Amino acid sequence: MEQTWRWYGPNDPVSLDDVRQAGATGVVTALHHIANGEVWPIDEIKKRQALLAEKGLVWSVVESIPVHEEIKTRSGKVEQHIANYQQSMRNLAACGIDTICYNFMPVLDWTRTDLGYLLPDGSRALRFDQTAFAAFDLHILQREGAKEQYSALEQQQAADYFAAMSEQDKTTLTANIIAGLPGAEEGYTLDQFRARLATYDGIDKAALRENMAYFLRAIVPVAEQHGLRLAVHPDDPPRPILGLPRIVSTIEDMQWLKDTVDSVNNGFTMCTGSYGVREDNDLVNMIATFADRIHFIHLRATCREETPGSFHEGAHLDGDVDMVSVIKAILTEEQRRRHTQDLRPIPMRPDHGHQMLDDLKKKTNPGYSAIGRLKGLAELRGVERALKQTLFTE
Ligand code: CS2
Ligand code: MN
Repeated sequence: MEQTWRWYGPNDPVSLDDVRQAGATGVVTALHHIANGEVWPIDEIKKRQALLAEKGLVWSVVESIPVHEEIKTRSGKVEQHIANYQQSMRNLAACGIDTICYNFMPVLDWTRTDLGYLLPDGSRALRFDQTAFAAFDLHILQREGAKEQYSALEQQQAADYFAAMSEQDKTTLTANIIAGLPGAEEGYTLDQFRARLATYDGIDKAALRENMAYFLRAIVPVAEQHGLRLAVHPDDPPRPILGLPRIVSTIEDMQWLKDTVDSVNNGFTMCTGSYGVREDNDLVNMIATFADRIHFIHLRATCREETPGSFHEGAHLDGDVDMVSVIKAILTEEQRRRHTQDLRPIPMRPDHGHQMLDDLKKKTNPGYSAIGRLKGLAELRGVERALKQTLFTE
């Protein structure tokens, strides 16, 4: 695996010198300063590459070129947004960057209710608490039709949870959910959020799939022409939320994506933490089934909690994800590629990390502090080394 590190650009509190010391050789980044839907100009891409090159690093993967909401709802200036997306792809290809991660989650990107969940050892993790989330949906957002989507027990628990919240708690929970986590690109106020949700009226799973198919039919040919690997990131959490459909959550969804535009360039980001939240997702089987289309890997482990739907992020090797088997499946695919003369390792990054040690005193990007990811990368690298020495000696 190629060891990479997500870097949010010059404003990231983690420096490129830090990235180098973490042992990563590749960087995963995006031009976050360019508005959603605009073309990424070649000179801006080159500027970012030059920053990385100064430190001996390369821009391995783009995460992400955001998909404009009007593409997901196929409305407004959808044609213009798609044309711009295609142009950004061509510009990246012209600069020698060939792997692009993106997602197709309506309105929200990844979602958590708690950004500083205290673990027994004093470090902090990200958490999705289904009860807190239902309290937000039912009592803060007061979404129409929300009630039907929760069981009687969930409604009761949410009401009790809400009754015990301070005003500050409500503000914090709301911000955690709708203000936009790092990389989400969009943040909303409550009113903006309600208006945005309304744009999905009448868009169910089938309609969202239609819209995604339309987008894929436009961009996959460009990817093919320029040798670009598209890698869709799964939904996080991998299920519909707030009445919005989600369509990249299961192996059936992956199969649908493959069947819809059958091209190796139409590939996947295997984010073990996102897919791994569902007990019915067999990650090793997913990797084995779509092996030649896994173009990018996010490694982290989540821990399902007692309350259905709730989870928090565990240490990279200590959660519901069988990380050793996952890495073995990836190395098996890399070996298969080597036999076809494709010698390039698959880019991997440690996804999210615990906030720990010195980082507890610092302002960090939730999930993207240095030390927790450094620890994660070190552990993952150890697993890879051990597997390679014992199983993959050629
Ligand atoms: C998140 C997202 O789980 C994750 O990796 O940090 O920012 C994710 O990278 C994007 O949704 C991908 O488009
Ligand atoms: Mn991920």
